[in-house]
Amino acid sequence: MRVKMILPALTEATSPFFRPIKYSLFPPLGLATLAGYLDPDDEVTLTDEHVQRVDTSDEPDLVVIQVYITSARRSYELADLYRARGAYVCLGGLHVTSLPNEASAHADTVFLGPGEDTWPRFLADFRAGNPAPRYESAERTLAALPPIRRDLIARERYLVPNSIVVSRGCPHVCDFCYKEAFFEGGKSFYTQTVDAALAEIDRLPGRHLYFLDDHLFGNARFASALFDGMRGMGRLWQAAGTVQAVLRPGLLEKAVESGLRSLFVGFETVNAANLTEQRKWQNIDRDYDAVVRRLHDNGVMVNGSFVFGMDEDDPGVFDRTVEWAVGRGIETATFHILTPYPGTRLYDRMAKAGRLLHSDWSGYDTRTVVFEPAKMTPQQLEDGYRRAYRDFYRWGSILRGAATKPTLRGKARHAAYAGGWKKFEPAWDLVIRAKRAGRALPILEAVLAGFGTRPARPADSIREERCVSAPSRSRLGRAWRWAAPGGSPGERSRGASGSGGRRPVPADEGAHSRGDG
Ligand code: B12
Ligand code: SF4
Repeated sequence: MRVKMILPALTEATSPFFRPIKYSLFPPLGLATLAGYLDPDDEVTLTDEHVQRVDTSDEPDLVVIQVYITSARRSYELADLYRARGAYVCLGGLHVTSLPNEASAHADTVFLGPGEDTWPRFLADFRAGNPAPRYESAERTLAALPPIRRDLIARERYLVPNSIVVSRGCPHVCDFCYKEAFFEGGKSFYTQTVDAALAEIDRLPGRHLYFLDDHLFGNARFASALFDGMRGMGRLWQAAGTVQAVLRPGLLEKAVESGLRSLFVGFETVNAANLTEQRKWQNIDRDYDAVVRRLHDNGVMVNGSFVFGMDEDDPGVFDRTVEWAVGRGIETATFHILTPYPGTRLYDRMAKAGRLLHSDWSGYDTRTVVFEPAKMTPQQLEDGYRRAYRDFYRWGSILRGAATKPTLRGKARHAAYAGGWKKFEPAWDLVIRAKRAGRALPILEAVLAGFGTRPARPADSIREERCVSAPSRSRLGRAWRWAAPGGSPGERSRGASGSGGRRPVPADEGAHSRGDG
């Protein structure tokens, strides 16, 4: 069977004039995961339109398209084209789950929710000549996940080819987030087993990893065992976490020891009243200054995530937010305009109040205002959002942020990292056009490795130190040996097994709990 998998891009990502680096960061993990379920004799291609041209001159039997809200139009265009040519077209992903009826008009089969249960079921039905028009995910587990088909990914085109996800969903319930709608009808937070996660990490070449999990720290027992297992692997990694997880004693330190060097933190708003409105309970009454201090003290760079346009935001919110972030020495910031995705509580609330401006999904890109804000005009919101980016990334702000770092080295790294993302966009554009984003990875690794109070050591040096008695075992094997009660001699001498030693955490343990709550 000839299978064609496509991650279509939104227009901006394929612009002939300028391509932001963010579209060349991560490969299409979702589709590569689904490809793992195909038979060895299936002929499969995977095209990510963010970094590759989609060749539509072929004649596949089965076309599989992942639909994000912003790329819905392009997804439907490709789906219609292949259906007209006689291919069987499957559409799935976040936007299809939000609006299955809209997607059905362009597909032979639509999929709601994660694909690990529905996709293999569909493949069996399809091969038997009896596929259904709709599959809804209900059984949520990552057990028995086949290896991700990373061989289908054009690694050299991404700055971060080693992206990885070891859980799905999140234990929290923020009103504006996609996740409640996407995971409806089953568990909304679950993890791999620690050994499966470590095996996946072990398969990834090089040093750098980026965990794309919504909340890697969401199940503290899982995260703790994972970080224990990763210690000694010599990895440098980045991830996303909540302010609550950062403040939790012990977990951050373990993460740092296993190589955490930069964390994307969902501060969302410096306006406390917004948090209740958005049911962002986990941020209420948290000391944001302490969060940044704790990360910096542990040598972790901070990417602060902020959302503008919640109902308590007035036109002063942009300056206040930038001032706070720059003053605290936050290295990078991601700003968003509040965007009500269909299927979320926020969307329902806005729709009921008649505040939605339109439903042209291409504009639901977190850079465009698609609703009537409460305390400013749409124009003020859009202008303020743009100004926040300009003000945060002007050299004056970068240098002021760098000045908060106690050492000269720290100041230099702050400037290099912050400047690297935004000030060198034209250089990134050239690298992307040359299809060589991956060549810049060593620079990113160097900045991450050099920054911090506890530089990650290469695996080899640690191997010699700790594992003299088991030189032939794989790194994973050793990780598990340490995980067994009693731990390694090295571990015991550091008192790590005082609680009886670490033990494997089964998949789904703690799922649905509020994890770090
Ligand atoms: C990495 C990422 C990106 C990367 C690249 C995306 C990529 N390569 O896949 C970049 C940086 C380019 C990006 C950009 C944007 N992103 Co983004 N991104 C993510 C992130 C953090 C991880 C995606 C991921 O890899 N997940 C892990 C894999 C395993 O899961 P998955 O991709 O969802 O695939 C599974 C299922 O969806 C399903 N599935 C998917 N397709 C199909 C198809 C079929 C047939 C079947 C059966 C199943 C199926 O099965 C898969 C396995 O379970 C998500 C957050 C999240 N948790 O999903 C946000 C997220 C997807 N992004 C989001 C947004 C808003 C954007 C932007 C608009 C933001 C912006 N302002 O720039 C842009 C535009 C995206 C676009 N191209 O249109 C939103 C999407 C909202 C929505 N309703 O669509 C999310 C959910 C973040 C959020 N919390 O709001 N993003
Ligand atoms: S903490 Fe983040 S991922 Fe979790 S529900 Fe809130 S916004 Fe979504």
